[in-house]
Amino acid sequence: MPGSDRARGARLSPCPKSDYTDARRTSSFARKSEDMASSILILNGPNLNMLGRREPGIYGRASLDDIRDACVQKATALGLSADFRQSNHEGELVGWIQEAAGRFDGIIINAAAYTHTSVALRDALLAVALPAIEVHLSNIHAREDFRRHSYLGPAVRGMVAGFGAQSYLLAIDAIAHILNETTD
Ligand code: DHK
Repeated sequence: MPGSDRARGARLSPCPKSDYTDARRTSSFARKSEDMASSILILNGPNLNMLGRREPGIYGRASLDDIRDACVQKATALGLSADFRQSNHEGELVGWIQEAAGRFDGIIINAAAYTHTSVALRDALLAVALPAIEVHLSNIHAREDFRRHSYLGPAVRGMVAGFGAQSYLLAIDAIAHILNETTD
């Protein structure tokens, strides 16, 4: 829904509590930490609100709302709650990362173009020191040279790129694995 409050906005929908609670009863991840809910922050950078109509040959036909819904569903199935947000503003993304300390257990970030420019996002991720995973829809190593360098690389546990919307779901699997190890 490009242009809508949800696509443009600060806070897209968090995992509904009732779904989340049901998922915790059934997932093996959740059984290991019955009384500790893990929550992840999924951040999206500039122009990702235009997914679906933006260069679909590169970024696919799924809208950001489609990706959000798939992420919330995936996270819920793994017993995680997910807060999915998008901003076109670097400072807003920095603020959300700073606020994540103490509120979230991990971060998944597609910083989009800021991946290749932002020392501020890198420093924010290093400052909060939460486990973080970098995500890209496209294979940034198979495109223009300037996309091959990520400023976020040293601040994240790993990167998933090139699988379209599936990159986000693979990253949720990865962060669930990391958080599961952390709670062992
Ligand atoms: C998205 C963007 O907007 C680009 O600026 C990045 C990334 C790649 C992606 O593939 O998700 O270079």
